[in-house]
Amino acid sequence: GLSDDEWHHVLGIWAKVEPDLSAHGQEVIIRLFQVHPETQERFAKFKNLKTIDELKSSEEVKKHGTTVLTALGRILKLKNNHEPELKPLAESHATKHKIPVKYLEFICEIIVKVIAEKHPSDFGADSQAAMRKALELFRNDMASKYKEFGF
Ligand code: 89R
Repeated sequence: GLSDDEWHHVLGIWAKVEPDLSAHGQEVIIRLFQVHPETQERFAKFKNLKTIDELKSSEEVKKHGTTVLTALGRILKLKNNHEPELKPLAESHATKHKIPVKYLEFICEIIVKVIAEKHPSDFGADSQAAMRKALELFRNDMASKYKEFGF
């Protein structure tokens, strides 16, 4: 797990993200689709969005970005005790959506980049390192739950 100090960094930067969660979420989803186009194919509801302008003007993309970051925020706030929130998410992503752990790595990397771009003066080296560690914990625990669900 992370130390109290590391969680303090993680939740401190998350408090800066939260007031504009939908803009962050939209940016994360669009960036994910641009850098890793195969991820967009996983969404029946987004397959029809071809251009960057279509992605940017889609209310559905914005809404989904908010859904994803809201879920992630709830997990981060539980710190090292995220199992009750993580389990249903791991179950749906393993058995229903069938999202490889590799894709979780992609999105975690993009989340760090988007926060760094939007909050350059609040997301220093210590905060970035702590956030990377928290996202690694998230991914590792998702991966072990995936195994329990036979994925
Ligand atoms: C795909 C990562 C992630 C990744 C999907 C991916 C959408 C939270 C991918 C629909 C798909 C497909 C759906 C279904 C979905 O289902 O549990 O409406 N995700 C739904 O047809 C992540 C991460 C988080 C997260 C959620 C939540 C829902 C959901 C909540 C709705 C409820 C449910 C990690 C940051 C593949 C592109 C917290 C990725 F590649 F990035 F890893 N989801 N999702 N997702 Fe997904």
